[in-house]
Amino acid sequence: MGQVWTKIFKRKESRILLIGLDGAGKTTLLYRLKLGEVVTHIPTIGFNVEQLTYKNITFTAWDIGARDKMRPLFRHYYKGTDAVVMVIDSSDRERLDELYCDVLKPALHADELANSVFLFLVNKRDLPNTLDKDEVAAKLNLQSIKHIWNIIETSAIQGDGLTDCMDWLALHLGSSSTSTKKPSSQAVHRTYSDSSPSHCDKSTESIKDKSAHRDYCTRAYSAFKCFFIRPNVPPDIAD
Ligand code: G3D
Ligand code: MG
Repeated sequence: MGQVWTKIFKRKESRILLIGLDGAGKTTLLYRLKLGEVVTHIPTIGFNVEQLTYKNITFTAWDIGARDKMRPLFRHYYKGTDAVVMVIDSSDRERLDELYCDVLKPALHADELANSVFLFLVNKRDLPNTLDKDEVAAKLNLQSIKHIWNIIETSAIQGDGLTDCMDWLALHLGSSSTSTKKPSSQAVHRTYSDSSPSHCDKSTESIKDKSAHRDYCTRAYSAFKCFFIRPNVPPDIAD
């Protein structure tokens, strides 16, 4: 992996952000890279952040949970990010929706990450009955992403796929700055249309439904009042 890193080191500084749901394998990946000491700290804003600095590369990782109240504060860590590495547990089919709505969608919409490249790791592929990268790409609707991106199957525990990940990162971080993106044969470059799965908007839908229902009730109640309760006006005018 040495030559790959040399390419990255040519840059003044690289910031790589590892994000994903808890248990996906971010910490394991950081340790597996064996680049240095992983430092865990809890900043004043309150969530666990792991950081690893190796020469001029800074890796920052944290877990993003469902409906995380801290999410608005994540932007603080987004700033200056060259690459987002999203770690996905391929054995956890149930939480792909959560991953899409709570991790991926907000990251894709973050202005601070507009010029970052995205690398999706389909991790834990050493386990049986896991999702492969095509299934994950389809479920996360990756075809509609405008950023430069790639998806790679990995096993952080066994080290499989990690060289490919570093090769891809080196290709995109070593030779170009994030503001001058170059699509490559490995990268897919398409327009991100917000065709989000409707389940992300469930809460909004239910709010819309409720208010529509309330409007209907208000109108129905007014009609009822008009019909049965005569306005308090003198009889000669009312008739
Ligand atoms: P996180 O930092 O994203 O929260 P961790 O995830 O790195 O703490 O990993 C969570 C659990 O998944 C750990 O198991 C870890 O060993 C396991 N894990 C991580 N990557 C892989 C992988 O590629 N394959 C397999 N089979 N397991 C993996 P424990 O048992 O310590 O909770
Ligand atoms: Mg962790």
